[in-house]
Amino acid sequence: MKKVTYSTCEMCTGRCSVMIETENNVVKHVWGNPHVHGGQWLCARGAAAKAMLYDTERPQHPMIRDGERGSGRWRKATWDEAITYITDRLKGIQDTYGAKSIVLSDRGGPMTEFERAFIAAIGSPNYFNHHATCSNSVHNAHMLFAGHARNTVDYDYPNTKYMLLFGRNIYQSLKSWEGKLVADMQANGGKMVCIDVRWNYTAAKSDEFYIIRPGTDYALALALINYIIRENLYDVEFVNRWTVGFEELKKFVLPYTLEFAEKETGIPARIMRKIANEASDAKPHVIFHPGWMTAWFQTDYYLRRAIYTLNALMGSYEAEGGIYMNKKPDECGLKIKSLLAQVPKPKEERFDGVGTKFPHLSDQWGVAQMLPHVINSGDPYPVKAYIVMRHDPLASLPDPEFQKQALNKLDLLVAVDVNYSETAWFSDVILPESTFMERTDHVYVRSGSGLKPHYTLIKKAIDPIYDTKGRGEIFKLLGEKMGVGQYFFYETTEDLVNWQLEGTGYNIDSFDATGVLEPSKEQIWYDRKEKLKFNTPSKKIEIISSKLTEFGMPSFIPYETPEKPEEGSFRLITSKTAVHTQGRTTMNNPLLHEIMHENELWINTKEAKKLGIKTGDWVEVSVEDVKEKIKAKVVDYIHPEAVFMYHGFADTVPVRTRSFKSSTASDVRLQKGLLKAPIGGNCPLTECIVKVRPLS
Ligand SMILES: Nc1nc2c(c(=O)[nH]1)N[C@H]1C(S)=C(S)[C@@H](COP(=O)(O)OP(=O)(O)OC[C@H]3O[C@@H](n4cnc5c(=O)[nH]c(N)nc54)[C@H](O)[C@@H]3O)O[C@H]1N2
Ligand SMILES: Nc1nc2c(c(=O)[nH]1)N[C@H]1C(S)=C(S)[C@@H](COP(=O)(O)OP(=O)(O)OC[C@H]3O[C@@H](n4cnc5c(=O)[nH]c(N)nc54)[C@H](O)[C@@H]3O)O[C@H]1N2
Ligand code: SF4
Ligand SMILES: [Mo]
Repeated sequence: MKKVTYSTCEMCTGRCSVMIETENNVVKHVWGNPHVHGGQWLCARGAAAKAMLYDTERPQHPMIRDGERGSGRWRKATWDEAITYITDRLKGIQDTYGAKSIVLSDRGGPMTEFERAFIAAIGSPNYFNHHATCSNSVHNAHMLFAGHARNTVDYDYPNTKYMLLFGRNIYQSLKSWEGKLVADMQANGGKMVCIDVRWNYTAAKSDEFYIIRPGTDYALALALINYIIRENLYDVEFVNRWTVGFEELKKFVLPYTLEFAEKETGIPARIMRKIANEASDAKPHVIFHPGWMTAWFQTDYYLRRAIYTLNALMGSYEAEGGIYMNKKPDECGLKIKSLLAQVPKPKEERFDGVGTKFPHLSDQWGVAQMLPHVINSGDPYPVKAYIVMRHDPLASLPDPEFQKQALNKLDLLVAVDVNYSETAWFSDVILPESTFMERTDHVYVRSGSGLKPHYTLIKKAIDPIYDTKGRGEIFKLLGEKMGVGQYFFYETTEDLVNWQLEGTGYNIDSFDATGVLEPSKEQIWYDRKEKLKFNTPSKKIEIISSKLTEFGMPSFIPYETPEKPEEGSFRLITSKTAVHTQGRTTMNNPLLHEIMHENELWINTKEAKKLGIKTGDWVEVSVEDVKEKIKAKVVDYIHPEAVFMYHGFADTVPVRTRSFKSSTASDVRLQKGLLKAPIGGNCPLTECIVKVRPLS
């Protein structure tokens, strides 16, 4: 019988709403959900979900290591054996060292209640997630600037009149729903300006594209602020009503003229003047998009504060076409229960320095790159077990060899994954999770729909085809054996969903109509004059942050010119391709692998000529003793100081035969020594200077 199930795509963490078409327990196709975002599009990866489901090269049953770590020798286990193996060891660690010596990381986001409930229930404060290599510094900066997480605000793209992207590759590093809204903005006449160190799909689709010298965006932002203030191009009423620290800002930015920024960035002063004037003419329907990936520079925290300041100067907060605050369905009277909220939050000191060494960083996301260092040093205390859930640190954090040496000292390493990730392959136990088509998770609020907030979920379309389980069941089994079964009180996750919805008049079947529960048919906007919700101590945007002052930290720092690589050396830039997700999720997907299975090193035409390199030539890219071999792609539109490669094309797991065979250069191996935590909490991935030489 044919059936349609509404659910959420998990081929990346964009959380697009999908419609899964099935017949007799077989997935026929995955489509976008026509009822959300004016009709959801799927990207190539979403459309390749079925190929992942029926791929035999994913773990099909629990596995326990039967040789050295990483040796690839495994024995097949039953769920009971695997769960008992894990919990016996966890209990031993809990008794000897305390629960805090058990840490857990995941991919973050709103669909993480099971694992977070588990780690808190056993008494460990040590939940963290992948954001140290993603948007940690953006998040942390915005928390003390406006009292909002990076993702408790979003962008009203369709009504935007002017958007400047600071390195946000919005049409290629996709969230499909977001790409569609940006396309709507362009169709509605909104102007898009892209600032990047290299050409990409977004540059191709922008009205204007400027190449910037890597690492100099802060000079651009400070000069724009200075010019906008001097020329009275800002929203005086908004700034007076909703910000503190404007006078200090005005003084601080004085030295940063457009001419100064031109020397630093390579972008002509007349262009910056044009940007400032056009943005001001369009205000408040303006977005200075902070993006993420300049997060990988050491001083990014302060760049973020500067970019958000530009938005405050434009009065963009809670303005049509600007940055809005995500609303929650409970603000429209539809409140549901949360599993995580039932569990007391452990109060002990965290392993990663949040709250102690890093008083200004938020414990919501933690600082992942500290883990290998803490395992090695035992400071502030020993870490003995690591549960890694839908996260692949060996593929996504720098220096996998250094990480492996540290992880090898653990008493227990457990991976919960749908794939043989690099970390799963190095672990002691693999717990194979069912794919999003085969499981039901808890209800969550989709961010990015915050003007008309809605609840949705991952809902099972077919029974698991292998001996896998969903996260709700996995953490229930672990919780019960650890003696905290009271927090995992549901029989099935479908029951849990019904418990969450108790008293609302809805139940799990209510998602069958459109896939979402949307309590308000109208968009919700806060009153910009009186009711903006900035969760800072002053309840305003803190250009001078009272918290930073309290921690003895400045609210601005002077701009410093980034290091210029010497002749034959370049700054290594990495990012995403439209057809793959991050490091390993889709590299071995039979369909996506066919479309793209190889990486190349983009190098500027003039620099390539100096080194005698042509497109297609093999080159060596190196950092100290790490030497990677890759084919060159000579391009005009990349800054001469930079070389670029797509992330994630170096598979070391032999059972993923397709991507293993076609494996090319590894960016994370080249990012040697970069497991550091600068001020914003992000790994400084872009502080990577590589040597390039031709091989023939
Ligand atoms: N050099 C370099 N490093 C980078 C980046 C880069 O561009 N260059 N990008 C960075 C960014 S922005 C990020 S967000 C991180 C991401 O880093 P990660 O979070 O580690 O990467 P993902 O590929 O999203 O997913 C991690 C794991 O989740 C698994 N997975 C997928 N679906 C499911 C599921 O349904 N259940 C379970 N249990 N597991 C699942 C995948 O198989 C994969 O092993 O990488 C960062 N690292
Ligand atoms: N297809 C696909 N889509 C994805 C993902 C995926 O893996 N695949 N991952 C998702 C995730 S987790 C994330 S975080 C987002 C990331 O989305 P984005 O934030 O757009 O991240 P990236 O594509 O890594 O980097 C954006 C751009 O920053 C540029 N850049 C590097 N250095 C500088 C600099 O100094 N200045 C400026 N101005 N630009 C610079 C890079 O050239 C790159 O084009 O994408 C999401 N969407
Ligand atoms: S962007 Fe693509 S892979 Fe990511 S959730 Fe949306 S459809 Fe799925
Ligand atoms: Mo990310």
